[in-house]
Order: sequence, then C-alpha cells, then structure tokens
Amino acid sequence: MKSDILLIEDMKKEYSKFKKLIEKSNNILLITHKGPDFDAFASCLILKNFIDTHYPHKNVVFKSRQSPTQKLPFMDQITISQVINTENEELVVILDAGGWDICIQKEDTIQITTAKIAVVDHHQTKGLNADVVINNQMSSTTEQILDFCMSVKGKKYVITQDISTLGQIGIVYDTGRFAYDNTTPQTYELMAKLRRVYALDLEDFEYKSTKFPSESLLAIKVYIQNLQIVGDMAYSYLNKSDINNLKLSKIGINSAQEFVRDNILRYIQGVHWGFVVKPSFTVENEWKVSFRSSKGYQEVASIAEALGGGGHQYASASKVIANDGDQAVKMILESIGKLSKGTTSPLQSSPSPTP
Ligand SMILES: [Mn+2]
Repeated sequence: MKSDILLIEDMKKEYSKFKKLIEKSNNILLITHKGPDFDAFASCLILKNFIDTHYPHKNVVFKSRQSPTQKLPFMDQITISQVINTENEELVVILDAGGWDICIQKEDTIQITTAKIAVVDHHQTKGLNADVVINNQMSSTTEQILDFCMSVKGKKYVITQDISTLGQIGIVYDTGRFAYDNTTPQTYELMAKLRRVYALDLEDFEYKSTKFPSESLLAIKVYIQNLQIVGDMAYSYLNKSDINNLKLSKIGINSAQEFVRDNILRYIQGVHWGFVVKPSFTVENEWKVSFRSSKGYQEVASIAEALGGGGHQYASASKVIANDGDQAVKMILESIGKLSKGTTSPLQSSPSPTP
C-alpha cells in the first residue's frame, strides 16, 4: 500500500538501526528469494561488498541455490548452497523479498534461526515482522540498498566500477529499462551517479539477459496451444500430461513461463492482462501463478493476495494447490470471479481509457 511508504525521517531511523545491527553482528547471512533475478543478485552483492569493505573483520556469507545467468562483479563470492540451514548467524538479511516463504524450501532450517532479522525490499506486500524493515518501495532492492550505503557512509562510500555495474544491472532489470511505474526521479539521479563512474553497455546486457535455453521452445509451444482468451484477459497453463508426455524439463518450463508471461500474454490485441500457471517443482500438486497487467487496466496484486500471494500492482504471483494445471486455473478463475463481485476491490469489466 502506498500509505505504508515510510517517511524520510522514519527511514533514517531504520537505516541507523540496520547499521547498528550490522555493527553488532559478527556472522551475517544474506539470502534472497528463490530463482534470484538480477535485482536480487545485485542487491545482495552490493551489501556483501559494503560489509566486507567497511567492516572487514566480519564474516558475511551470501547463500544462493544458483548462480546468475550472466557474469556479475563479485559473483565468485556467492556461496552456492542447495539447503540453507541455521548455523552461527547472528543477523540474517533477507533482500528483495518480504518474508521467508518465497526464500526457503522445505529442507531448510534457516527460518527457525534465533538471529536478528533484517528485511531490505521494494515490494508492496507487507512481509514478516523483522527487527528492521527497509522498504521505501523504490524501483528495486538495488536502489534501496545503494541509498542505504550512501546514506550511512556519506562520502566514505565509494562507488567503484564493480558497484556501478551491479547498481545499473539491478535497476535496469527491475525497472524494465526505466519503463515501469516504479522509476522515480530519484532512480534517474542514482543512475546518473552510477553512469558517471562507468557506462555499462545496457543494450548488450538486455540482449544477454533476454536469451532463453532451446529446451524452452517445446514448453512455449504447449503454453501457446493451451492459451485461452476471455474478454480482455488471457491465461495459459501446463497439465501434468503435457509435462510427462513431452518430457518437459524444469529449466525449459520455467523459462517458457517467463517468455509467455513477458512477451505474449498481454501483447495479443484486445488483451490487457492475464496469468500463466506452472508447476512449483518443490511441493507435489503445488502450482505457481504469475499475474501481469498493462498499466491502468487491472490491479493484479489484490488477486494474488486473495490467493495468499502478493507482489506489485501490475505484476504479482501466488501459489495454488491443485491436482493439475487446469484445476489450478479453475481455482484462480473462481477467485477472480469472487473479487469482481466484491464491493471493496471491483475488477474492471472493460478496459480503462488509460493507454
Ligand atoms: Mn526486485
């Protein structure tokens, strides 16, 4: 909610609380959401570098289950770990996520840690009650963490070429090259600052980050076959039989779902919003649904929230428990139907005049 945006004074207080937590803790663990995107990696690596530089005696570990798909500065400092367990950490910093649920898998034990918890995020959905929550709903967690670093260290915080690169990557990725609504004058100001240090080749970054594995092609084909258009909405899904018969891989499905979500769904003429369903691969009969809407057409955060998920106004996600993909779709459509009948958050039945 916009009203949850912290006032500048309140944020300064949170910044100093976060700084004190870092200073008090010798063992610090950084984690982010599953399937980390470039904002997640960039913000974690910026914070790790900040602590390593300014507090060299501290032990700071950034754990992730996977590596980034493109070369990033400091990426050799990521601790690849399939299970994230509680160890000797005194402070856990959760970045680019509001709570445990989107960060942990069932084998993990980190959620039962007795350490202090800090959250650094930019999503609208309210997360857990952590010891510190840093969230001004900026363009990206990368912008938020850089603001923290610059604010608490002032001129002592040096933006190196590596930090500039990470900053630009995180911001460009999460703002869709400054096209999304989350881009503010402050975002541009920070970007100007970063680019004075080093002008990253954004075209090259965009090209490389848009590439997809060839094994996603078959899954894209099935998603297109299963796609349905209802009014100004489109949706698609995969069924277990599609996955088994065609031996679709997890990597192929994940990238196909992203491709359909970001390049097809609301690009069909007359369609402005919709959702794509994929299996979660972690829990049996669990499906993940991503909602997307063109600006001004459909508030999809409330739909995801009604299903127990969350996200942004025009980009949100949730989990659904169902026997098959088409059953998950049925439940999602029912939930959308119920919301559109409600009085508090009516869904638009016709496109708004906003372009
Ligand atoms: Mn992000």
